Amino acid sequence: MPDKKQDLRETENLKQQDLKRNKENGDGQFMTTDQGLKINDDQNSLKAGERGPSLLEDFILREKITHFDHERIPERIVHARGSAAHGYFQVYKSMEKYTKAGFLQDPNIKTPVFVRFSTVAGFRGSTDLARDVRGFAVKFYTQEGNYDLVGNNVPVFFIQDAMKFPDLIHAVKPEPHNEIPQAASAHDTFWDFISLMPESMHMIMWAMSDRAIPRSYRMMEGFGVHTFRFINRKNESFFVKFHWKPKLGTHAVVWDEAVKISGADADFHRRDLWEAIDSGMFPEWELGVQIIPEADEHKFDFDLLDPTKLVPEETVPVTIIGKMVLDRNPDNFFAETEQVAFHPAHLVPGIDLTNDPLLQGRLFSYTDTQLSRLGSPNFHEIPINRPIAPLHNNQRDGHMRQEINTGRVSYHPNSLGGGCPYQAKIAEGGFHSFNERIDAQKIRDRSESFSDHFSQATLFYNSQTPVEQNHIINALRFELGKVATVAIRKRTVGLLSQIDATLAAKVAESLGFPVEAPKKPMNHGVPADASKEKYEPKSKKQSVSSSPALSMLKNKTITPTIASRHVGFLCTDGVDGKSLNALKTALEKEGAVAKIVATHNGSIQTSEGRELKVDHSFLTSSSVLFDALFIPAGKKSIDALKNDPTVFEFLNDAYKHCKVIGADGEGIEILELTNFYNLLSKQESPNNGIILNAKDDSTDFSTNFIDALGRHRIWEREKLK
Ligand code: HDE
Repeated sequence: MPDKKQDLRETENLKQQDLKRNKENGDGQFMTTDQGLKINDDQNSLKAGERGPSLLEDFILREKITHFDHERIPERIVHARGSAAHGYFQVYKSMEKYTKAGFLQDPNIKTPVFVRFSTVAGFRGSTDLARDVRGFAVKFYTQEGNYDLVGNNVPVFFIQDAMKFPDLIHAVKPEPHNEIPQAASAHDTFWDFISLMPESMHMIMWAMSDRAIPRSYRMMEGFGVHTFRFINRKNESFFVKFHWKPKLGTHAVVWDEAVKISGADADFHRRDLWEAIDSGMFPEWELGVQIIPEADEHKFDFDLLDPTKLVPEETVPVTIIGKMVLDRNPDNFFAETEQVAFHPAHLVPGIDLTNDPLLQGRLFSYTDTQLSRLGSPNFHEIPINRPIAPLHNNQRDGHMRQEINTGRVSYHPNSLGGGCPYQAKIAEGGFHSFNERIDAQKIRDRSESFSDHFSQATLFYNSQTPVEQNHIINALRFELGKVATVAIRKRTVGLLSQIDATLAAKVAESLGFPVEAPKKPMNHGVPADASKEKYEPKSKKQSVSSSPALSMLKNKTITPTIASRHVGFLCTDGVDGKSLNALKTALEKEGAVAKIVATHNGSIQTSEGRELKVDHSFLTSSSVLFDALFIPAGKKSIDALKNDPTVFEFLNDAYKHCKVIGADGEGIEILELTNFYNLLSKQESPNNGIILNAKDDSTDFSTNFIDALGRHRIWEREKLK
């Protein structure tokens, strides 16, 4: 049978062809040892007699156990929990005016990519739904070598200088004495550090917002965070900020839902990405750039080199320049997702670095960490890391070297090898760092242009809708509520008061104390001999006071879609097949997925006597795993559901999480037994997201249901509370 996904994917890209030479499959093959010796008995070890001790001679047993003993490698120190996929990137039109990067020139070229999404703080086995920033790392296998854009789903960072990264991570990771809590920032050490480092406040606003609990990896924005450089053929430089915009829009779940998803399916994001690609619903992002001419470097209210600042889209618009499609799941998690090694210094000609002190530190860290994680300077030879561009140099040997370099010469210059491999001129594609002029004294310090720690935190907060602001307030109430040391809570609230007085007051109210003005000095990340005053936060008037692009709910650049959304159909034997099929067909036409959730597994019989396959039983599923719920008609089915308390748990959760709930015919009787329905006006209204088909008009009903689902969540419900 032809592979449908293969057709959708068109052809194998160059990276897939490259990976093929390492792929192995035992189908129809004999089992062998690692040396190729055919194995006759994989069940029993070699013994001195049937009941005797095992023999050291058993090289087959030893090989198998030894390999097993060494199967694990250290997990990433940060971003340990992740999931990845293959795909391609295509530029819409040549970017030659700004950059000579080869993969950004020709719209006909599809550059293979491998993308890994991750959480930051949790261990490899932690839940996907932790409140955390998400990593968004893209490896482009270009004709000029690998280019890595190693970004996050948040455009700023907690700290300004790489020197503080180990402190930040030590503070957020589980506390060292008892290794608690896993994958959570809601504990004393994290907030202790944060409350002493006001530069973290902007990022804290993002981390406490719903951006930190995405609905899916496919519905996240991505950002390069630092300011980078584009360099064109004329050697002109432009500052550039990178943005990934998801085609499905940017969406989140709510906190209560996140907590429950962690129990119901800790692999929720991993599974979602896998299943979407597996079913041919390939996730897509557009790449956007904010381009800033070199001459404008100092025209902003902040320093372009400060990674705790973003460039508002209202100041410099985002130009969309291309798209990325993820169309293939990895074959082997360890070989690909675990062993992939990203690095912000994997660059191509036409893209360069800036002096952002956080970025500068990263340039050291990423190679260093691979040496301990992957164990050898030859990590670039691991198939997933190997470039598709030709690779020749005089680097040699080391653990697990794969390349067999022939010839006598491993140095340059040489005459014995004819001078090869030879250096490339710039015109031949040789990489050439931008000749930035630097006249400076060697100094261990921080620029005063980095000292405005609150203005953009305020900008972010002010740009949110009231619902989003409420979620931030509640997240802070929760996180600080989990902090045992009252002084840390108070100090943090003091910093919050510098962002927004009402925000601070609402958080303080829940913690049970009044807001106190922050004690000076606020900043404790100060060198021993420095003037404390110099390091104190200073605010600078911002030219933008609100930026809709920073709000997930205000940002309307993406047409609402229900593609790939999962709707749970709650029913059992006796369900009205017509009622079920009408909405199922309408949803599938829009690319959504209908899943039958029934009282039991296997199949159910419709009232017309047809068999329907059950996708989940109430036991194996949960309301939080769906974007919306529907109760189809059918008296027998409804009578059975009325007696099942789990049905009401499903509905109450869906209501609480502001999801669309639909009911057809007798299905409405179930809603009538719920509290929330009785507290509502009992009227169908797209505004409350309860969509009823009382008048037997399935076309109207389907349209209303789909429209409401397209709004993602019915936030009006939070106001109704
Ligand atoms: Fe990373 N970071 N990071 N980081 N980072 C790593 O590299 C580091 C930072 C990011 O899916 C590590 O290979 C330092 C910012 C992602 O494999 C390590 C500093 C941003 C990933 C490391 C930062 C990131 C990493 C751990 C401050 C957003 C996962 C494993 C100076 C722009 C990549 C590894 C993947 C991974 C160091 C700050 C993004 C230890 C020292 C800012 C997406 O090298």
